[in-house]
Amino acid sequence: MSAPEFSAKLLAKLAEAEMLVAFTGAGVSAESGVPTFRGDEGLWAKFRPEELANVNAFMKNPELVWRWYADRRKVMASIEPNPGHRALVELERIVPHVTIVTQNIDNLHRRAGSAKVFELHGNIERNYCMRCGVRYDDVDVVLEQGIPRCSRVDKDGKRCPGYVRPDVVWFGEILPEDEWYGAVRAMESADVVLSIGTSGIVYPAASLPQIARSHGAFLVEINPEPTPLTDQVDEFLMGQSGVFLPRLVEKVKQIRAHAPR
Ligand code: BV8
Repeated sequence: MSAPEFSAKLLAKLAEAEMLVAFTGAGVSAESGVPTFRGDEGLWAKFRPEELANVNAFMKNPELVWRWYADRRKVMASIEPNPGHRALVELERIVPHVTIVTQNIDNLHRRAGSAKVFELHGNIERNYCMRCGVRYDDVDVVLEQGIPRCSRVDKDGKRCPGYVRPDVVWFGEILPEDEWYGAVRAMESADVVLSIGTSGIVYPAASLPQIARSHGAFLVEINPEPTPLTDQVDEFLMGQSGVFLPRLVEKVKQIRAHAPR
């Protein structure tokens, strides 16, 4: 008889969990068709993310960096949340408190219907002026007309000379305070944390599962391959999130439906 797909311990933890956090990286969106950062089909494989996702690269070559984001926006606008995203939404119907803490900027958790999402690294659908901070969230960047510039005019009629940039966290930049502290609080009170589709390389995000563990959370990792986190988790489910998550949620739904009230 083949070994059960999910351990009795994992199912018991999920059956009684009140507070669950899903900590996600690019891997949770891979099955939607969003290239991961470090896979061999990784974004613009000839560049390392750190080379493009940083303010110096933007100031040196705003066209190149904006083209990278415009291309990624096009991909993200053309795809849908996958069964992994939707299983996490389903989980909200059976576990009292579910929080998504994502490193992704693709907006797919919100589009799938997740209610509580902390976006540690921003959101590619939002923009702001680097100089005055005015938001340009719905601006449709048309690079043919040059790099988007701020259109704010001050009381003396002077136009703000700032560049408009994507509202994402670049390397070397601090994470948005509300998102970071919201994520830390969620991790500190989690019964179960699912670390899904992240290589666990980028800090401070990668420190979150350890914060949860040190506060007693049961730590589960879902990834087709081991990561630096793997030997510290309670359960490692080796495989794709779009395959594992729907099956895991289905199982937990059955258990919780038959649990004595
Ligand atoms: C900070 C937004 C400091 C932009 C991203 C030197 C100088 C400065 C900083 C540093 C430094 N050295 C180290 C640092 C810290 C740095 C860092 O961690 N660097 C790394 C590279 C070592 N961090 C920072 O700079 C952070 N800021 O430290 O500020 C500071 C402090 C005080 C005051 C001022 C400054 C900011 C980091 C945020 C960077 N922005 N994204 C954009 O997207 O364009 S990071 C980007 O890569 C993503 O957001 C994500 O977080 C990150 C990692 O990617 P993953 O999501 O893990 O994806 P990856 O491809 O790596 O892995 C995918 C995984 O999925 C794989 O494991 C794969 O096996 C798996 N998978 C594949 N398919 C599936 C799957 N899993 C499940 N199912 C599948 N189907």
